[in-house]
Amino acid sequence: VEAEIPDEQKTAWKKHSAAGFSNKEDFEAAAIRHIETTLARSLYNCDEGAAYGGTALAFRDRLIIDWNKTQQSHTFADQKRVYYLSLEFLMGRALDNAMLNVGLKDVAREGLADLGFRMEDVIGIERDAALGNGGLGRLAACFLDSLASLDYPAWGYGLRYRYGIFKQEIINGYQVEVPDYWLDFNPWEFPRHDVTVDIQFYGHVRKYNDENGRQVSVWENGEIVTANAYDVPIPGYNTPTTNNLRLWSSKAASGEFDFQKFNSGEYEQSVHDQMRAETISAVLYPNDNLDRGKELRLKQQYFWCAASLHDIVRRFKKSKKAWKEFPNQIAIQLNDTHPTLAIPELQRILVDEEGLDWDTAWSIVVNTFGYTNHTVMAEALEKWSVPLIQHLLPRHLEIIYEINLHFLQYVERTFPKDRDMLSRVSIVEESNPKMIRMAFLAIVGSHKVNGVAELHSDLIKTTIFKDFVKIYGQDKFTNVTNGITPRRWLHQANPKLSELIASKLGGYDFLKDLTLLHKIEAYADDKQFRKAFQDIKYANKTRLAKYIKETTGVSVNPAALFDIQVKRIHEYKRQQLNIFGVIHRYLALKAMSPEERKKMQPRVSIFGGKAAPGYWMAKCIIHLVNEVGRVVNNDPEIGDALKVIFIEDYNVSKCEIIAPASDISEHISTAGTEASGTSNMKFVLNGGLIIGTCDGANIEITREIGEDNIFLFGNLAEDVEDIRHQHTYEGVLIDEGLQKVFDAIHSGMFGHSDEFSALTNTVVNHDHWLTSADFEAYCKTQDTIDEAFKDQEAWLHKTILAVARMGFFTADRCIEEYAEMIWNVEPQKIKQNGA
Ligand code: GL4
Repeated sequence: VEAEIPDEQKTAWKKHSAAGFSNKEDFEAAAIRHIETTLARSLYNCDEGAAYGGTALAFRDRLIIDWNKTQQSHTFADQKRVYYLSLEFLMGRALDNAMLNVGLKDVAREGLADLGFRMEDVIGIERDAALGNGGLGRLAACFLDSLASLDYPAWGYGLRYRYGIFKQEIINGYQVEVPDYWLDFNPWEFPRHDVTVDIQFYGHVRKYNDENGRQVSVWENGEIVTANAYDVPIPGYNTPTTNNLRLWSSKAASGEFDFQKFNSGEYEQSVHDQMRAETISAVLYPNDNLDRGKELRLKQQYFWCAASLHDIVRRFKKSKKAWKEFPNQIAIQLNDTHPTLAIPELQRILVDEEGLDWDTAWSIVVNTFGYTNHTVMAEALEKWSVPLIQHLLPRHLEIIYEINLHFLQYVERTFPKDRDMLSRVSIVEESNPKMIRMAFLAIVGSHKVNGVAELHSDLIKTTIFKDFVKIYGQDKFTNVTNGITPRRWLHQANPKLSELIASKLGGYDFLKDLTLLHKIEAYADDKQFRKAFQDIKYANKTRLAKYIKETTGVSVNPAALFDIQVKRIHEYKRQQLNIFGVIHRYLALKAMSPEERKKMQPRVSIFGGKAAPGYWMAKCIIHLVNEVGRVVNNDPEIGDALKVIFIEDYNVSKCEIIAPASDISEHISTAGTEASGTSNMKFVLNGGLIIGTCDGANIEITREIGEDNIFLFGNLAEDVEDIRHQHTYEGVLIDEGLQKVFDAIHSGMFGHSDEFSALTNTVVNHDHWLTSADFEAYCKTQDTIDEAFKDQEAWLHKTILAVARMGFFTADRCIEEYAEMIWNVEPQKIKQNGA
């Protein structure tokens, strides 16, 4: 409390309190000081790495000053806060983003030039913070940027994995996984050695009656692991608000060896215990849209949920408010079902530790949580075996059973005649072993459930969660269509386009209100604007071509049509449809005379993405792409007419080079499988068009930008089940063109055909993903695109209109929708000089 601090102390602090730099001189001083002292380098051995280190540390200092002000101000105002619980935060690089968000990139560029360095080289030194798999993790990162930029008091909570998503190497055309140890130099985190939480596993539950005859449960005698906090500052764009991302790291409970064991000669055992504890936060599970049910993963989930909730409850208790105020002070959003254990954990804290009665506690829990579903795919829906939870978290299992009992009693009262309903909606699946259905627990324990695009939110209400709509009514279920941050995905990735737009709109306000983009529609027919727009696209394609040349050795022509599909490799995303289409094109080109071939639209087909290490079919797809590339790119008859590229180790920072360089990008999932997709938004915002199915956010993109400005094809979600049914009973009818592709593969044209038999057989046997059913429409649409691209003026018209109409897809809009519909929180502006 301020009044209690002596005046001399205040004066000393006021005089010496750190101030952030805001001009070139001060930036240089800060960077050089860090290079000399923190990094122990000198004028004579300052390389790019040291220049990056000095720059990053100078900016970190600046961020932490704003971070302190923000946190003080939020604590003082004591308004409702949002906590975003996510097992994945795919942050990418931090320096460029920090410079742009605090508005000092030009200052730093000039300062670095004085020191003899080019900004681009320095930025390129940083490695990605890759604590996520794909869209779900990147969405969490975009949301953090928007929360801070819009001045919401919000924290992210996650795990500080020692190893993020693996690095992908392509060796002889095959994916090889290399561990991503990213923490050897990470200037963006602050270890909080004083912020620790002890987390219990295993043990047992003891029951007794207290003096009032109330039964009390104590969970005890378990194994303890300590959670250590590491804080990452999240700067908002053009605002002093700097929020916090708190990541937990696991350590053996004492933090040291077990000295008893150490001294009695059991050295190995004591080291082993320590390693066991540290294993919890060691590595991110590399699966996207797949649940593998591993015990260590469940440990990660509980460790992180328990540490985060303990932290949140501790902060709440400091305010001395009544428990019923908890949901008025705190909103917790569950990013998918991964943090669902937070629900029984909060119930346990309130009932077992704080002594609240069950119903009071439960109403606090339900009013606190919101749950976002990110997939309808059966193989991705989390289930945990009852014996495993019983062993690891005995008290939580009891609580889950009790939650289920209350819930089923309610269902039975409401639907007395529907006996089947009870087994269908039970949180406990009566299988062998019994399983806990985490999505059901998340629905029952939250006040709102949302999907991530309109089609997806409708689908969950009519399929996997249908019964819950009957039970709770429509209002519990809602939609928040995904979005992306225009700061990173336009301003940072495509500075020239951002500048062109700003020149017409009279400044950069559109970066905080993306709907302002609509004003550039007026320039869709403006010759000069078109030319400038076209030149920027060409420069971005040239930049990508240079990168491709450097990394693969293949020369591609920037004037060709760049057709890009970059995302996790998954059968439902149908990279196989794309590569079969490429082979189809190759066969057609081979059958032509040289004159005919010259008339064809030249194309570069670019792929990128990681396969989960255990996903055999996805690895086959990567191999086929690489083999097709090897053959096509070395075929002298083909030349520039077709090139096939696989970009190794696709990640956030590579996406920043790739997204601005497409003419066409592919978002071609089997209808009804891609919940939203977010790279579709990135590509269109950067002046590329889409070939896509009627799936996920493609549908809303079409509505916004107009159906003349997107290339849609393929069967609709509502027909997919019938077609699969037909396949089962009548067999698969292989499309004629696709058969020729398969014949070419079987002939050994792309290497040993055995390598790809799994890939072709699955189409022939089931065609679960409608590869054959959609093949003809796909190829025809690609032909339409070739034609359309030839008319560059018309093409530019389409792309400019599309960019102008993308305002809806900003993550800022998402955050405002969550804030209003789900969290009930207000922004809180920080004054430039504190409180
Ligand atoms: C995903 C969806 O597959 C993807 O469509 C969506 O855009 C993303 C963010 O909502 O979430 N769900 C899972 S699981 N991984 C994803 O990327």
